[in-house]
Amino acid sequence: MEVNRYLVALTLVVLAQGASLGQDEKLRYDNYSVYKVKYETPEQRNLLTKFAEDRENFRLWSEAKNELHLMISPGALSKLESEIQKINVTAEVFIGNVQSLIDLEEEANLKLSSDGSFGWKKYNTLAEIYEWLDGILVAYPVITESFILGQSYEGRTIRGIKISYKSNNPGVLIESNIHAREWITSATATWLINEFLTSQDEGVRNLAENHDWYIVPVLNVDGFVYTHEKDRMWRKTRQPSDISSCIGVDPNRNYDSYWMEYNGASSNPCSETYGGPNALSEPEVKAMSDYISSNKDKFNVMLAFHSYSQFLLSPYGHTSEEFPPNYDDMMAASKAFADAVESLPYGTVYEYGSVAEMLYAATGATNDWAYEQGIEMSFTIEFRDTGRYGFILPPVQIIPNAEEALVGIAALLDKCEELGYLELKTTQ
Ligand code: 0X9
Ligand code: ZN
Ligand code: ZN
Repeated sequence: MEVNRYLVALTLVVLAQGASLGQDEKLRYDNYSVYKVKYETPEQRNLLTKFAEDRENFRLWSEAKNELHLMISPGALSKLESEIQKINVTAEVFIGNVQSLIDLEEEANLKLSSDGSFGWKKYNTLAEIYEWLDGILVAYPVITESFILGQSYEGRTIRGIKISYKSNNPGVLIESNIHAREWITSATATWLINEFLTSQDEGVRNLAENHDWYIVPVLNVDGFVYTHEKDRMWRKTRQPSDISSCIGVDPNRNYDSYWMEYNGASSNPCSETYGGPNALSEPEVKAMSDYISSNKDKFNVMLAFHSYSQFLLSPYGHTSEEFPPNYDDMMAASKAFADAVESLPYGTVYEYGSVAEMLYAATGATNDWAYEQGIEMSFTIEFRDTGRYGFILPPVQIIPNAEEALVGIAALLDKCEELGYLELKTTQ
């Protein structure tokens, strides 16, 4: 009886996946679960990440120190169980059925998209975001300015918006949605743009008007469209590989900063953290990298929006043996962010530290590249949550998350100013 039901479920999953190869079918994750696996040694981590590179059955969702979040196909549960015993680690399930979360999210999106309206009670598509951006640029022609980073592999335009109320402001660069499935990042970035232009709150007005904002709401445009149309759980870019049938590179391992050094990325094209055939192989990353280096004097602070984990992460990504010269200042700014978020009634807690000490060695990331370009306050922000919903954060949490980002960033920038990081680098 048990076995039969198991086989039926397995057949359905296989069929659903087969169907997903069709033109307009989405990949389904019926009965896919997500496990939190706790380990102790680097050897155990290596074995687990190797094991998870079997893309048929596993996907790496997230990592923290001594902890790995793995999505597993229903057919591979016994495989995982024996591997867990073999490697001698512990595991607990925290999402029982990924598809049920995707269904809920899609329902909310469909309900609100039917009238074609943009908003923050649902997640918007790239087309909706760009259309909204066009409206903003028309409505605020003096304060806003459009900029184009370049074209993606599939030929989409990567757009940004500059918001500037006056000259001689310090600059803040925000990169968002470099990882395709991290939808809360572009939702938050667009909400911030809207607040900076429309809020009547005095604190927000100060924040908006006393900084120049350079915001790229969706960097990985191809991957983002792919998450809306085909595979909600896609992370990487969409450029095919010359050496594998696996598609895409982890764009946050593709910058020319310790690229592929220190075991900070994978050389396996099927891995979620594949660094690419060479640094800057991804046109989206090349575009952002060039934009940062050719405008570096305009930026005092760089923020890379990610999810999930509720972490504020600083350089270095490559080693935890060594710390950047202004590490203490970055920690002070991080503490300001975390304290401000905690002072809100939501009870959300952020942890902070360098990438390599908080997570694992990760090289080729945007904020490390920005730091090397002389933007001495460069952070990765991992938004909500800590795993209850992971990447599929319910739309009702978009505004609360964005409010946290707003007060957190305001406090972080206040601290940066106090510590002398908001001085103009050149006359603009
Ligand atoms: O691994 C990543 O790229 C980021 N985490 S995520 O779960 N969103 O994928 C963290 C990146 C921070 N790394 C460096 N700045 N080196
Ligand atoms: Zn990310
Ligand atoms: Zn993360």
